[in-house]
Order: sequence, then structure tokens, then C-alpha cells
Amino acid sequence: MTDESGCVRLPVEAVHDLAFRVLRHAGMSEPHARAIADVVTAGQRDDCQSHGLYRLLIITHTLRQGTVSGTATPVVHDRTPAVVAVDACSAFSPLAFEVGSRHLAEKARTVGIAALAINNCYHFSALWPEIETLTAQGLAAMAMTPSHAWVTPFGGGTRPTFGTNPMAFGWPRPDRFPYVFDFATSAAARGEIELHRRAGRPIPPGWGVDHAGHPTTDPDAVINGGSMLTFGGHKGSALSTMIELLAGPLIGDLTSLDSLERDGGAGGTPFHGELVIAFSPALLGLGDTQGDTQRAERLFDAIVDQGARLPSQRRFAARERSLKEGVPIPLDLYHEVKALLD
Ligand code: NDP
Ligand code: PYC
Repeated sequence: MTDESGCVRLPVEAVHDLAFRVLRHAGMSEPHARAIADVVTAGQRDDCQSHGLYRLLIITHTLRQGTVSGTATPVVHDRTPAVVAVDACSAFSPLAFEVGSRHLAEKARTVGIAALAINNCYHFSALWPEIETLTAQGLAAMAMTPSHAWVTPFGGGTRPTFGTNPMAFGWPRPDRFPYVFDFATSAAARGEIELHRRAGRPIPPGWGVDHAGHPTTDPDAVINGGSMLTFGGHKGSALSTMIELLAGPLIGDLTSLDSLERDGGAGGTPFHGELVIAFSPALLGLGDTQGDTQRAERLFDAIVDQGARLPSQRRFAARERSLKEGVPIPLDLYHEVKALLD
């Protein structure tokens, strides 16, 4: 039943089917259940454990609170030739992205650079699936979003103020996986700390502090009353502030402080907006597309030639393994997810 690492292995389609059934059982409409199942299946397939099937536990918890819509149809507002906004109408974000990204890609191909603002969404997902949707169409792309105020600013702060605020970037590469990075501007995603707590493992130093602001490796002390730290000291703090502003007030939406306040201690998925920007290399360059591609590839070669790896390389390798050997799911997680069908 389990492999040597204690995981159940299922074909990708079976993982998707399990996620879809859990979400339908929890009351979600077919379009939302399918869009969310796509994202959490991709996370599990690519060994992105903090944003794979584990998310179903939090999504269903959030649904039980009754504030999230499992059925709302996203509403598109075509604001300008370069700007589209999608009102998620208090539903989870994946369906809103799916609808909005078609408009975004079309606009970027027409005017060179375009922005998608997703508003009023519950946001739980990794950003790389969205970035890969755009790189697959030959576009470069960036995405960012706040979350709940769990992270204290660099330089003496003790009050959680920023979200874990991920930022992702992608660059299309002909006939190979795109260049993609996607990381929280906290030292690690909240989901990583939660997984350490579930497994009874200490977190690495530098991820968080306890309620008194003392460094700790106890995930529980960080989650309950403590706070998380930014990556890269003052640089992470500034990038996190930028994300709060660009994916918050700039697009008329909430900050992580607002989101946590709105949650009122319920422990649900953060509620706010997301900003996605797409760039057309064909329209922004000077016409030498082949030369531009070669210079980009030379840069990637120069990184890997000296032994460094590209971001997403581990994830893409996990994807290839999962497609060949089945998607590994830790046994306890598998049982918890299946129990959501009871
Ligand atoms: P990590 O710190 O694990 O880093 C993620 C990125 O860095 C990946 O692109 C990863 O590639 C790359 N990377 C890691 N190690 C190396 C290395 N040695 N050399 C080159 N590249 C490397 O992730 P986080 O904990 O910061 O974030 C995990 C996920 O959580 C993200 O997908 C993010 O979107 C999501 N998240 C979502 C939030 C939300 O509000 N929706 C909030 C915060 C996080 P690889 O995958 O191949 O290892
Ligand atoms: O892991 O920090 C996180 C996170 C927040 C919202 C979704 N994931």
C-alpha cells in the first residue's frame, strides 16, 4: 500500500478525482471544485507539500466558517486596454485567475504589458501554477499577493504586520520547462511551519520568534502567539511592504493586517486581492526575438554550468517522477483527506 518513504502513490488523475470529490462533498460548485482540484493536484504532483493536498484541510475548514462562497461566478471588469480586474465575489481565487488570465494574456499580446487584479478572494494557493499558465503562452509574468499578518518587520519589531506575501516570476523557454521562482517573502511559507508542527519537527533557526520576540525553533511557539520573520532582513521586509501595497491598496483591496482582523481568530484562509502582470517579449523587444532568447539562455547556462540549480528544477524533477511512478501522498495525510468524504 505504501512505498519505502511511507507514501501512498496514486496516478495524477486519481489525486485530482479525490480532491474534486472532497470539494464537491464540501458544497463547492463544479467549476470551483475543478479549478481548486487542478491547483492542489499540481502542488502534490510537484512535491510542493505545503500547497498540495494538505490545503484541502484548510479549505474545508474555511468553508465550514460560512463566509466563503463555494459557488460564486467571478465577474470580469475590463478596465482599460492594459488592465482587467476580476471580482472573485468572496470565493477562492483559482477560478477567478482562470477566467482573468485569458483576458490578461490577450491584453499583454496586444499592448505589450498588462495587469490582472483579482479582488475579494480567499487565497490559499502557490503562485507558480498561475505563472506557468502564462509562460506556456510565451509570456513573461509576475504575481504577488498578501496573506494574514503573521510576519514581524525587520529591525526590532515584535508585532506581526506583513503576510507571508509570496512573489513569483516566470520566463518562457522554448522546448523546455520555463524559468520560474515562487517564494514567500517570509523566511518560509506559513504552510512549511505548519507541516513541521504536524510532524513534530523543529523549524530551522531564523524562521520565527516566540511571543516575547525571542528566536525559537519550536513551530508551535511561532504559530501560537509568536511571529514569523522576513527572509533577507531589511530587504525581505521592504519587498513584503511592496507586495502589501501593490496587491492591496493599489488594486483597491485589503492588506494582511485587514485580512487577519477580518478573520477574527477563526483560522481561515486569508481574504484579499492578487496582482498578476504579464509581459510580451515579442512586443517589448526590438524585433530580434531569436537573439533575445539566446541571451536569456546564455544566462541560464551560466547559472547551471557552475553547479547552481535553477529554481523550480527540483519541482520539475518531482513532476516527471510523479507522472512516471505515481504521485506520493504521505499516508496520514491521505487518510485525513479521505476522511473529508465522510
Ligand atoms: P522555498 O523557500 O522553498 O522556495 C521556493 C522557491 O525557491 C522555489 O522556486 C524553489 O524551487 C526555489 N529554490 C529553493 N531552493 C533553491 C536552491 N537551492 N536553488 C535555486 N532555487 C531554489 O518556498 P517558500 O516556503 O518561500 O514558499 C513555498 C510556496 O508557498 C510557494 O509556492 C508560494 O507561492 C506559497 N505561498 C503561498 C502563499 C499565499 O498566500 N497564497 C503565502 C506564502 C507562500 P523548487 O521548488 O524547485 O525547490
Ligand atoms: O503558506 O504562508 C502560507 C500561506 C498563506 C496562505 C496560503 N499559504
